[in-house]
Amino acid sequence: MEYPKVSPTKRPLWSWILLYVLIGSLIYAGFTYTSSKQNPSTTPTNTESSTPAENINIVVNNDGFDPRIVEIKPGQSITWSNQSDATISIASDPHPTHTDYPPLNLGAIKTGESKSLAFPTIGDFKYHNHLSPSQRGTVTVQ
Ligand SMILES: [Cu+2]
Repeated sequence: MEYPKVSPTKRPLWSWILLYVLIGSLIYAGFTYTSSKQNPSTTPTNTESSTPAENINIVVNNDGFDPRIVEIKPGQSITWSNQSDATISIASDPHPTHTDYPPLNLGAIKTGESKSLAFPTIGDFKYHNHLSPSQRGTVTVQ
């Protein structure tokens, strides 16, 4: 009985090495692929869902509301800070009846003071400074 052509030690040696290298590189490629695929997809979704600020600030200066138009999501609230020289009075449109959205009738805010209001429902809410009705603003909840 003779099996001389294929030596049992030499042939498996290089083929095993080749096999190990192939398997090793496949596993390595698989790890880097899955880890690079998972990391970017998990991080942005987490930050995106937690980024919306709960409170938006509107500054009232001598020229009016800044910003004049704001867009928020339902449940967010707005704080008006009076940094003008005079007392202001925030009121819902239309002037002077203020009937469109009565919760917006916040009343007087003295210089240096502020008032906040939460907007739970979707819609366009227009308001003005009742003591200087040319100063107008809009809150869009969407
Ligand atoms: Cu008014």
